[in-house]
Amino acid sequence: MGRLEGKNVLITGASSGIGEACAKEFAKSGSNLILTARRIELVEKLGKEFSQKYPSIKIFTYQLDVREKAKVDQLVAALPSDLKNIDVLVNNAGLVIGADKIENVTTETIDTIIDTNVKGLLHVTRTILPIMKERQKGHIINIGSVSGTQVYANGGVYCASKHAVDAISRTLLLELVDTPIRVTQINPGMVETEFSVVRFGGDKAKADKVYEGLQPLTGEDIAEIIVFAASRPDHVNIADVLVYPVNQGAVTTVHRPL
Ligand code: NDP
Ligand code: 8X3
Repeated sequence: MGRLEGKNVLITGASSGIGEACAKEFAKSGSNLILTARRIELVEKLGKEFSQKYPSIKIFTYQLDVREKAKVDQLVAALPSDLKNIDVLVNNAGLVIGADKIENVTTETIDTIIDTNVKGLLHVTRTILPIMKERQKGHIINIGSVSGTQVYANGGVYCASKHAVDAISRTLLLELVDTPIRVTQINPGMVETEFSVVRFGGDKAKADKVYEGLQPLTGEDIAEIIVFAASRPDHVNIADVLVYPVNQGAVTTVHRPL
């Protein structure tokens, strides 16, 4: 029996990209899934697909905007009793909007990025952590970014949000050092998902330009690493991982050979 079989895994932002790929990898490993996102129709579709493919796993879908603290609170009450004991939390939901200098960024953009990437992650973590503390087991996996330790012009708010995630992950690691609860942060470089499409307001051609001339990472590449970290023996904690495509050397240093 694999180490992830029968584990209850909660994923935020499971409707696309890295979150969706994680859902697939955990389902393949026999984990039960709590799939959340704002686009409930997408997670329900995924849930149905997994139920057919892996009939032994339990799946619960829940519409969640991580910015809505009340909805985060209601999630725990809404969970079926056999899924309440969450073993793995993947804090994945996140986004960037636009590419603007700090002096030009709108209030709405600041609020959306910070409320989602930072406050949303905090709301979800604060809600789920007591369940893990009570059981003295669990694993929190935060999706940070290369932008959590580096910065680039026209990405100030996003970089600030991911620096905050880095601070939260490292703080949790300290605060949970006397428990068996693990804290992992995965920091991807360029991953081709809906990330850039969302950034550029649905402009797919502009989004495609970001990855032109190089082979970016895929959601699956990151999901495999997340599942690897989650499936280590209980005494092993992979604290921090930076993952680049082979032609990326720093957040804005890329080679485009193709
Ligand atoms: P996608 O846009 O493909 O996926 C983002 C996911 O987050 C979607 O499922 C979306 O679901 C969800 N989401 C966005 N806002 C909210 C919200 N308010 N409440 C709940 N869910 C929300 O991008 P990625 O898969 O690339 O992004 C996943 C994570 O990876 C993010 O944290 C991102 O910052 C990080 N990352 C991405 C990199 C990249 O190059 N792609 C690099 C480094 C880090 P829905 O819209 O249905 O709510
Ligand atoms: C995403 C990294 O450089 O595309 O976290 O903004 S970047």
